[in-house]
Amino acid sequence: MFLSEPAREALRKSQNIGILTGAGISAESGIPTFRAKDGLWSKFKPEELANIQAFMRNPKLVWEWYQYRRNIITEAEPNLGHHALAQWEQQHDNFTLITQNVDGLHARAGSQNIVELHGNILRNRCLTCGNVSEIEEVNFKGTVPLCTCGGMLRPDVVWFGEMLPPEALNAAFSAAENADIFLSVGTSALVHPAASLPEIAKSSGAFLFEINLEPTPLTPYADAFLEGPSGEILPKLLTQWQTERTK
Ligand code: BV8
Ligand code: ZN
Repeated sequence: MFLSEPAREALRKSQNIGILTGAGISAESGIPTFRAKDGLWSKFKPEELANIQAFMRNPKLVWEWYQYRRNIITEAEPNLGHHALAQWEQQHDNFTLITQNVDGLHARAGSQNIVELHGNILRNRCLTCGNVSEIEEVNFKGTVPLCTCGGMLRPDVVWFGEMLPPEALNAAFSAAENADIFLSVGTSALVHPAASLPEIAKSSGAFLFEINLEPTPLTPYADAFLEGPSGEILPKLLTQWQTERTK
């Protein structure tokens, strides 16, 4: 894979590595991205379903969407991109993986130090008592699942208009501020505050790689734009990093 000399030098000298992933890294695992053109749910925009108002108005519809996505996710396997990041973390101390994804695939690939900015679709949270449960603990009969306290359950994810978990957001900001290389992988870089992380890294002096199928609003700021599928590019980038480290 071609890398410019500054990109190779950044890999060689990297100390603190920060990564932000989006739905694109899970696309090769068969999980539809948010802005995919096809699919049953493409007639809905995520902002129309992933918000508390839509849920309170029609909890059954929103649960159907999450159950549909959960079924795809439980069938899916991590792909070579997830595995490359898990291996990279094994080989380097200061490595922080920040994900917008709620599919849990990074953990299934073996990543340890994961910052989940938007929660996890495989957990439920009670609107009344706040109790968090795993999906196995709740039996769905196509209705809206209830907590043992009688309260209504929701997926334990961050919806539009909701605050991100403060500890996750703080960890993400500090990883971006301290990174000397930062990778934005498989995200359209549209949703804030996650989309501000690559810019924070860059303005704090990091060399910014973007790995994406197509250009995004971030691309003009990237020091290296590696266009293509993350499942192919990330393993090559890891190999390049290993090679540069031996120089
Ligand atoms: C908040 C969890 C406020 C749920 C998600 C106007 C301007 C700026 C901001 C706003 C605004 N109006 C409103 C806002 C705020 C809003 C926002 O940013 N809206 C956007 C749409 C403009 N943000 C929020 O509401 C956030 N909260 O701001 O709270 C606040 C503050 C204080 C106090 C109270 C409240 C909350 C945002 C979190 C929403 N939750 N997910 C769920 O999943 O169901 S968002 C969801 O979409 C994802 O988590 C992800 O973050 C987001 C974007 O998706 P991507 O991951 O980027 O995926 P996408 O499909 O878009 O792109 C995939 C990319 O991959 C593509 O570019 C594609 O080309 C590429 N690709 C595809 N295949 C591959 C590939 N690349 C590589 N390899 C491949 N194989
Ligand atoms: Zn409860």
